[in-house]
Amino acid sequence: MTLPVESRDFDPHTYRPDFPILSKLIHGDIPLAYLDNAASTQRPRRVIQAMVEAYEEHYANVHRGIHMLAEESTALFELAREKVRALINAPTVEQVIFTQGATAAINLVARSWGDAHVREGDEILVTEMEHHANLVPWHQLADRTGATIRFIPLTDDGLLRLETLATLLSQRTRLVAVTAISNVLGTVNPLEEIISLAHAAGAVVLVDGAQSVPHQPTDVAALDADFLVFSGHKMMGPSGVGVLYGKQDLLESMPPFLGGGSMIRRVWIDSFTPANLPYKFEAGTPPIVPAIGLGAAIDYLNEVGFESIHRHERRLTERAHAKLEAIDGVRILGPRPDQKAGIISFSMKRIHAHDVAQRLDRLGIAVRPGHHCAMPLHKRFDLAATARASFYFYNTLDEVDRLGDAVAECKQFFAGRRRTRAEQAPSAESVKSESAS
Ligand code: C6P
Repeated sequence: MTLPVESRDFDPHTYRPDFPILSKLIHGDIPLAYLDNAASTQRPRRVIQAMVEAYEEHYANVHRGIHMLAEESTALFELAREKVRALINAPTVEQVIFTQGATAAINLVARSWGDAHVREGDEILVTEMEHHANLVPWHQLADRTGATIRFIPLTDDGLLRLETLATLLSQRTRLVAVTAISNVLGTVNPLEEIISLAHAAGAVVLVDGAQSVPHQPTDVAALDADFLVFSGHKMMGPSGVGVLYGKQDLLESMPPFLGGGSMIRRVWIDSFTPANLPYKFEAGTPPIVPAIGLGAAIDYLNEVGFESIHRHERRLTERAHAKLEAIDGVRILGPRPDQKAGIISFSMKRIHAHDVAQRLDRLGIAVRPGHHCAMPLHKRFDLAATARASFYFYNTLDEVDRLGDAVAECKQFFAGRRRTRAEQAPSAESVKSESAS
């Protein structure tokens, strides 16, 4: 018997029964193909169950009470921190700070480290492919301090023009903020090279791992990143929890960002002393059960194996490229599959991305339209919006084939119509959904 390609060393069907939502029929009787994983993934029963169990059996506030539930809850919460530490190979658990998500983690660094270290005349170096979460906090920091934002430009293939880095970096560069993987182009950036050049220039590096940590092995120690951020909901955890990793000396030198309970050692009526790491940066009641859910998601992902996840998603990406490239009028953004992760953004001649996504939805396929919170990137490619398919390990080659067929059908569907949204003034609906992203 010849096995389907995806069964040779990895079969997503092994895992799909764990995700009840993936077998949902939508619009009546159409099987769902969930290809919107860069926005948020689905979660398996085991993760949902870990959270139900935490609420039903072990729930209390953490680091406060000494009753049994408080101790159980605290132990589970701190166990989740250890799971995150091991996942990214951080030297100590003190360097793992739970935040509300990647956005909150970047804002923490911008406010705490940024306000303490960045001055007028300094430079912050970003890339043209950053998500707004890794741009706007630096704009705000520049507004507060008088620093300047500079950026690494892109090639037409959606790769960083690394040859510009040597001239962009200078003694004025305080920080390089770079995404590991673009949420639009799927480009996998050469972090080692960027980090070593940035360090040689005396700059600190923040890596936005929102699209990389869920999909490939991560080792902050080997990478020598100064900060790394990511979100739980993009790796099968719940929304409302994310992580900031930082080097110990940097975190020690940073003042607390939010003030309140938990982040203090002593408080007097007119002053306070901060707590030790990581609590110094975890003011108020933390995302207790979301962190426990993230811990369960990490256990599950470790069982699937990050190498296998990466290989399978590459296979899906290659197939999707081949399918979409065969359709006349489809333009795929970003590099070739061997330089990208499982994210494919594309535009279609004379058909607005919102129309594409709406038509695909009617055919059971969930993709995201819009600028994907990366407006400067879309401007670089002279587009207002793209449709984006993004994969996770539970997606199948069959779903990718359905995507290809649906995009071809979409072309036919709109060919018969005189005016599509791409040729009209944008509708109120599309403006609303684009500005929300
Ligand atoms: N990108 C997308 O559809 P939060 O929202 O804080 O969990 O993550 C923000 C974020 C930061 N960096 C990158 C590279 C991201 O992709 C995201 C989230 C989602 O592309 C939602 S806009």
